[in-house]
Amino acid sequence: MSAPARQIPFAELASLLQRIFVRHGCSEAVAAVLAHNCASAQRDGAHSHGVFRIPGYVSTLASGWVDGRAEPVVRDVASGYVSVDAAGGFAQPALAAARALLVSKARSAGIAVLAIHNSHHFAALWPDVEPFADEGLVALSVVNSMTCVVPEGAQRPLFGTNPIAFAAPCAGGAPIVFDMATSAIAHGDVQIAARKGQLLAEGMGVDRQGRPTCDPAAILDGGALLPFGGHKGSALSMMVELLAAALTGGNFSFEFDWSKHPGAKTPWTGQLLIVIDPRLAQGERFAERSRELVGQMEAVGVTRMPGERRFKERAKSDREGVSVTAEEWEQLQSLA
Ligand code: NDP
Ligand code: PYC
Repeated sequence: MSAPARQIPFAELASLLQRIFVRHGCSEAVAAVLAHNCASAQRDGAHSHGVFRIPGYVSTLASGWVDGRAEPVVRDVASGYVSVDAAGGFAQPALAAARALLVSKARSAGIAVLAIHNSHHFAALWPDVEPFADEGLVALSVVNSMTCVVPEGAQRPLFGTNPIAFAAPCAGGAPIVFDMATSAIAHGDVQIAARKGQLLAEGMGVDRQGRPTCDPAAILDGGALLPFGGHKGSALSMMVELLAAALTGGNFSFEFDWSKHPGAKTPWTGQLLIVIDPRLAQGERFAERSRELVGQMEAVGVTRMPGERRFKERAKSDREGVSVTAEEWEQLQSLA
């Protein structure tokens, strides 16, 4: 029988993760951002991008593939356009460096774009958009990852798992947030299923011969994923490649070669954020209309909004501590 899970106060977990990031090659500033991001995912029960990812971060830093000490370079391109060169580092510190400028542009022009390139994103995407909604803004973000998804009608993988995240304020409650891979399943969840020896649902992946499979190990061993919803998910994934890479100056998911960096895990691509200030034209009406929409959805039988599971997990973690398995805790201690 495995040892019971531990419940760790959020601040303690974030501080432990920060020590790990520093120990394995990040500057204090980068470590603080990544630790908060990863601890938040664990707190919210977003396990495919919580502490499960720490060994991957450590191996990718050790491989020299990503620069944990990179200093992003922010460029004020136009009244509604900010660009950041993440300098071969992580995308989240690049967003942090440009955030104030982005928000001030969105507040004055009504809309602003942040284009990040030369960046690595190894995390959930909702932490990048949700804080904007907490400030009354609407935010949309896309990031491309690494070739592992077969476009609709194709014989070989080309796209990444390419998530789309959206956040909007909602009067009298938590913001509306969704964050979804455009593949039928996130790569992280395939890895988790493989570790647990669980089969996947049908229609998520193919083996190395291109035959449909529910075996996560076969997908990871030379196989590939499928887009969600056939041609529709495939089109959205293509859009993510265009917005996150072509528009930002980053790599497409198929353009980087990490083969000379054994242990490299982080996609070296780009990320786009679009931030809108609904108050300029609508005042508080947008948030009220969001509430109205949620009310109507509930009235027709919706019992679970996207983001709601995470918010419930967050409330539980705030009360009881963030849950980490005994094995994960031991691993974190040894990495720190
Ligand atoms: P899920 O399919 O688990 O969830 C997608 C969205 O749908 C979430 O907002 C979720 O809300 C919501 N949702 C799930 N079930 C329901 C339901 N029954 N009713 C209503 N809403 C529901 O996520 P994915 O597997 O697609 O992605 C997992 C994570 O992987 C994401 O955070 C994504 O950003 C990340 N990822 C990161 C990549 C990268 O390159 N950095 C690449 C690919 C994925 P809730 O959160 O409350 O469960
Ligand atoms: O889960 O698909 C994924 C993923 C790719 C990069 C980071 N997470």
